[in-house]
Amino acid sequence: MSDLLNTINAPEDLRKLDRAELKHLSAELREFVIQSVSKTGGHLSSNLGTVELTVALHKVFNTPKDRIVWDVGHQTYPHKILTGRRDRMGSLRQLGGLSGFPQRAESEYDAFGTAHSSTSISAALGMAVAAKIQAQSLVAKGLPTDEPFSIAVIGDGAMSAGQAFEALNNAGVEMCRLIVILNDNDMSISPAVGALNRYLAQLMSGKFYASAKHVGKAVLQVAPPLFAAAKRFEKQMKGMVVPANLFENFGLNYIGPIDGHDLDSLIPTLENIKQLAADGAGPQFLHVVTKKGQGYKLAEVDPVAYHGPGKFDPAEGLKKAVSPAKPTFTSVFGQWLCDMAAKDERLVGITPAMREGSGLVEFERQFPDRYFDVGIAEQHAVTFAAGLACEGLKPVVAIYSTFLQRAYDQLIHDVAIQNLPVVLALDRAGIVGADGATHCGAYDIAFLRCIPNVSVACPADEAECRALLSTAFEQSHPVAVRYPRGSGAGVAIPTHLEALPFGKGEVRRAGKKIAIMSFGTLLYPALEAANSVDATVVNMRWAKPLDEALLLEMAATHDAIVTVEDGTMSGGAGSAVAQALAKANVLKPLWILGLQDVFIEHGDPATLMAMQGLDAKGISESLQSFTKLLNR
Ligand SMILES: Cc1ncc(C[n+]2csc(CCOP(=O)(O)OP(=O)(O)O)c2C)c(N)n1
Repeated sequence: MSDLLNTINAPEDLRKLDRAELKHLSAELREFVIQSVSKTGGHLSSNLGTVELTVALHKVFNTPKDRIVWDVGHQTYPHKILTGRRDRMGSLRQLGGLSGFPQRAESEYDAFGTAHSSTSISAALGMAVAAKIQAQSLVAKGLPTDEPFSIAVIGDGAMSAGQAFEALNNAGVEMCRLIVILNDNDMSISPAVGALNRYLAQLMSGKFYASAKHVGKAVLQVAPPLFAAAKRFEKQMKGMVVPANLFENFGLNYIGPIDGHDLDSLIPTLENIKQLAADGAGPQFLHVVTKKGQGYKLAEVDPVAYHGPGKFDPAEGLKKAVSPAKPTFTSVFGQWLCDMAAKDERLVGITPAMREGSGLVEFERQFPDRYFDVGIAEQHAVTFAAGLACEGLKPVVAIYSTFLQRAYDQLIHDVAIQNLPVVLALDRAGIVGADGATHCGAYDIAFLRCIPNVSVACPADEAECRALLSTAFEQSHPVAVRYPRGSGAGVAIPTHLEALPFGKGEVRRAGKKIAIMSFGTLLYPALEAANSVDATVVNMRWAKPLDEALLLEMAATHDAIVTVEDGTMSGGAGSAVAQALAKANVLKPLWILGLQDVFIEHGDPATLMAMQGLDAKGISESLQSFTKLLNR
């Protein structure tokens, strides 16, 4: 089945193949990706879209010396398979197995670690400039040089982020061996949005892909950017204004669009572009057009469903989703958003390109005029919300915990300092599992609670999540409500929109000696663990403001305090408790349980939590050892 693919253990094996063999290899590779993802789960549609591009890149460029920087990196399975990791694909996204994204530590072919989008052009430009400086230094010493190329491969979705344009702005004035490849499939996870998307569609409609026969010649005829700019200037002087395309205006040499599934177009075009870059023509920009899900009919028809499927039978495809026994926090949020929007017409919902992941599909259907997918643009999403709030609307920004990291200054500068009533619905807080360290929502409590005016709610279960979202919505200042991936304890969820009191916790179990102050969903394992030492358990609900009165009451009536959270211990909710006790001059033994000061790699969430000592067993073991210390 994979006769040719089985002979490829590194890209140099592939470079020996002729065009016909490479086409055959691409077909085998595509089939391997389908079979492999069907057994492990992971990203599918995007990987099927990059099969030929990956083959062509490794054929034309001298990897790993030439650097390929994949944007997001969710489309790198073909790359992993061709770069010596074929046999380990069965371990993808599992503990100790291959990462679902490129990682420098995993392979010398992974030039740059990614998973959050839109960094590729910046990183590849850095590499290209470094290569130039190093080559110049060799030349100065009279030594031979072989300056490598740096290639950024970026999707049209990722291209919508500001950082991609910041990098282009910089690239346009650097004469170096940078090649930017825009992998345009007209899709982000959901359909691509915004004016850039419209513009790319225009480029597509203007001229269809150069035919295989002519593409090589056409590229060689393309002038280097400075020459082209001079030509344009000349024409403008003569009053003949020729509209240049956006990427040319940035100073890159635009080529395309070409068919990204056709090796007969891809290989000669890449060879010619490589030559142009080697000849000192400066940064090159190649526009390739691909199809998400290419070659697997079901994914072609529904690329959204096959963006990140779980395991499936390739012959049957994804099974129709049966409603899960317990609703996810994401769906609880989605339902709350619809219900609150029906009640309050000031509510507007914002997502930076995560309609499905953040649970806004139904909201968009019911309230299309109050739904905003702003593209992969977290910084803009937050400042856009600030603007809406200034004018009396009530924006709810649905954003993953780690993606909010992108918009930190916007949160401080635009939202918090002006004390605007923006609700942040922080999905994927805490450990996320298979996506690994880049997606682990470990830091939000720590990075939010230090910002004045910002409150942070940590619901313990689904019912509280709904109620605390209502509490957040009632406030006239910024409030984040953080909740994890997946489902919770499975408690009944009310249909009303009643809020819980702001900044107040509750005692959930009355015990002796040790009072556990729990923040978020670890309340349930903490309750289980408390039985072993008959500890008191407090559901704190808010990391900020902290219910200091309740804390001091617990400190006064217990011998020790233990805090539990699924965020980093460095500066998290436990630190808030320590600070509050110190402020009140209370000397009391305090133990903080939370995530260690390490990056948590991919794996099954329950196992990862256990490894952090944060399952019921781990918490119980900690409680036993604290009890021993207390009794010493
Ligand atoms: C900063 C950031 N926000 C959101 C995401 C989630 N995300 C992963 S892939 C993706 C869509 C990327 O679209 P595109 O670049 O066009 O690649 P395609 O999957 O279409 O090949 C999004 C929004 C992310 N990885 N990083």
